[in-house]
Amino acid sequence: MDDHTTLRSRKPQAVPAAKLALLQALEKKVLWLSTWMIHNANHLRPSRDGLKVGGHQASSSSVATLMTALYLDVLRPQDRVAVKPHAAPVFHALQYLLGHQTRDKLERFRAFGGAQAYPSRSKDGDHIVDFSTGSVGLGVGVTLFASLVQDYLRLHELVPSDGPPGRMIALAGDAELDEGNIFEALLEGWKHDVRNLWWVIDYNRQSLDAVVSDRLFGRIDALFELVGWRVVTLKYGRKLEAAFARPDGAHLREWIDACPNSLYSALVYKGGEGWREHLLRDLNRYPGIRAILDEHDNEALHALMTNLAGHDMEAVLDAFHSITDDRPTCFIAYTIKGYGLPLAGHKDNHAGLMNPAQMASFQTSMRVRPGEEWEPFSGLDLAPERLSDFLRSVPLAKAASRRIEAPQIAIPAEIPAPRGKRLSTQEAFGRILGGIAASDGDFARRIVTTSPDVTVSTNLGAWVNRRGIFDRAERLDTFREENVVSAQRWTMSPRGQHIELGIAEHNLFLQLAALGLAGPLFGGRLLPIGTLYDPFIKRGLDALNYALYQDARFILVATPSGISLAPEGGAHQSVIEPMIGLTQPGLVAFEPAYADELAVLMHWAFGQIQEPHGESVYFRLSTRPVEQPERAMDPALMEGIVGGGYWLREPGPDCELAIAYCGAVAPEALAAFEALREDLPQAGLLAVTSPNRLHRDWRAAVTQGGQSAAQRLLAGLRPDAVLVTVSDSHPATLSWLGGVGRYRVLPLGVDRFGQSGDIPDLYHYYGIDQDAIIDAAARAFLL
Ligand SMILES: Cc1ncc(C[n+]2csc(CCOP(=O)(O)OP(=O)(O)O)c2C)c(N)n1
Ligand SMILES: [Mg+2]
Repeated sequence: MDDHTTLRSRKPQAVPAAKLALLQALEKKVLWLSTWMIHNANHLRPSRDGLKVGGHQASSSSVATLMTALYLDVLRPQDRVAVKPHAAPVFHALQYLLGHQTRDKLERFRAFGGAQAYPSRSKDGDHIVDFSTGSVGLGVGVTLFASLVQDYLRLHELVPSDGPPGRMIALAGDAELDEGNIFEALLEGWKHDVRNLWWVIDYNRQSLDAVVSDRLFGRIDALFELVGWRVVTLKYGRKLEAAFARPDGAHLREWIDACPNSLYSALVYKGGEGWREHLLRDLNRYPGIRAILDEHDNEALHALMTNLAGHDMEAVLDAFHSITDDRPTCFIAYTIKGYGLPLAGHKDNHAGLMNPAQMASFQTSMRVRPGEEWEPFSGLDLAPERLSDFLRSVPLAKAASRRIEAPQIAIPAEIPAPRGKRLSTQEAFGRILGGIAASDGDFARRIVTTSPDVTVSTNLGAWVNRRGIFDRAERLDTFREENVVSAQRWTMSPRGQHIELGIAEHNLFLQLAALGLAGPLFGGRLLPIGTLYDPFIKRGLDALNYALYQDARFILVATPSGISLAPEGGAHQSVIEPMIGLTQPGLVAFEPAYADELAVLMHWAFGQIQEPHGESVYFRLSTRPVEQPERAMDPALMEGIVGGGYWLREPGPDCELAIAYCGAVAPEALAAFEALREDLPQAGLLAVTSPNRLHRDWRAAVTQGGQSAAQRLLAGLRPDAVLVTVSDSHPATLSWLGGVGRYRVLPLGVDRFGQSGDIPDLYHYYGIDQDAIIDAAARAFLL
């Protein structure tokens, strides 16, 4: 095992013996319940589909001590935790002991409506789960951004700051540190001087496929220290430390320190005989070692050699309680995957399950009588009253729910549309936010923006100039101090309302996840807006999905988009993102064409992200200036814009052609429509502001009954009418509209990579210009 010397020899702080005994007893119970839960799910509940239910007995067991110490002693209600995915059974067992989880849910672990495979805010409930986990690395990263959000709220006086801040804690698997997003987050955290953050690494030296590389972990502490963290290594338990202190004990320590991870794991699996064979071979020349071997039978030798600090309650408590400042701290806790189980150490144990015979002997060794498997205290030596009194006194037992209710923020009656003959939706966005920035009151105070190094190019400049950049410390704008003329006034202070991130889209989405949970996690609701270039949504897509899965609420503004970005070329031109908008759960997507539409939609979005059953909102915007319609906003038009579509030009009776467009191609659609109307006077022009909303509403109507907005809009068309659909995105964005009736569809759009050019050339080449629309209509009538 590679050596981490950092703080290895901290002085132990005495944990009262009575408390230690209680925690050690309950740690055993947690190991039992979590193992039983998985066994019950796989062997005792009839499976209806022949699928193995699964569960991770080995991954759970390695954290039983660490999690018992945290949940039953160390944590305070204001602390927030992301638990590694495969520790879900241990997490549920602890919640059960604390009285926050039901036996029924445990019995239905991994079954419909039961406790989830991986901790889930939305499915297990945010009354117990602080952060969902599942996609490894993201739960770890989000704690860092949550810590930043906690500072933000306290420094803006949006939550009380008289009490101690919470610690944001991740219990991470060692292989999670292979995920790049962890290091992106670490660098960002360093820039922001992040505090009150603990990452507890379950160093069981195993991942899913294999044993974790020694080479990597030999450098891990140096890496954390480089970015200002303290590293606390929990390596050897009390028994091994005592053996090291004996004559020749230093050789035993050296031997284990030098033992490769793979050999250590193999010997853990083989047990006492294996240890003896290797130690005799390598260290027999030392009388002190021979004495140790003579005094320990195989079982005792195995217990000694596997006495790692991550399974030593006293060492664990000592390490956690020794941290009293707010410096970010990484605990590297040596553990054994499958500790206490026959699966221990085997490299293939990741999804391994104990068979019924192994389980029966484990049950006997735990002294749990048949029929008492779910009893909280059966098989323990301590009196049940003592155990239940203790559990009632645990800080986390007291609050009924981890969720804090934060009142909704009142939004203005309307958001005025920016004026101008020709505007892009991106410019309109910047002006709308600039207008809000100039206003007073709680609404503007609650907005927080964030962007991964594209603040200026996504048009947040006016907002940032007025509202400033968030920093824990007051920092001067050097360019301003030096009288260098610049359009950007980037004052940094604890009052700033823009969080500037480096270029890392994963970080953006983890930051939005944390900002979007500010209400339920910290009690201070925020209205977060994140901006990025549309094509780079894909770079952070899993983190976006992660944020939405835990019902974080925010507005995402993606701009520029599509080939309309023109000269910047194919690497920056987005094609498939509207399909993400169409299909991503938890997100409502809009692609407006005009500034007045965007004003209506932003107003709606500020309300939507606060609704109990609302969702986050994605705006796909463009840098292309388009001529604005001269019109007054009225309730019917607003309803159409928000509902996903409206007739920009109403069709006549018996209409045989409609053009449906979305976004920046509005001028081409309008021009083609005007030209076609000479021959087809009944034709209509449908403005689609949200393919996503139209589609959802239509699907709900056809599966559950009722009439959808799309059906209502298209109801006046002839049954065999032709629909030409067009958007600066994949043609599937709108082609589904044909299924609303039995319309013949000619779907235009972009289904190849983009390239540099000007808009007329590009629209022509990709077939979304006026001529292409007219040609499509003409072809339709020849069909
Ligand atoms: C992004 C992602 N990729 C792959 C997986 C599948 N997976 C689940 S756990 C795991 C390895 C976990 O190893 P470690 O973090 O060391 O946890 P342990 O099981 O050892 O506690 C993998 C690859 C996943 N959950 N998420
Ligand atoms: Mg591991």
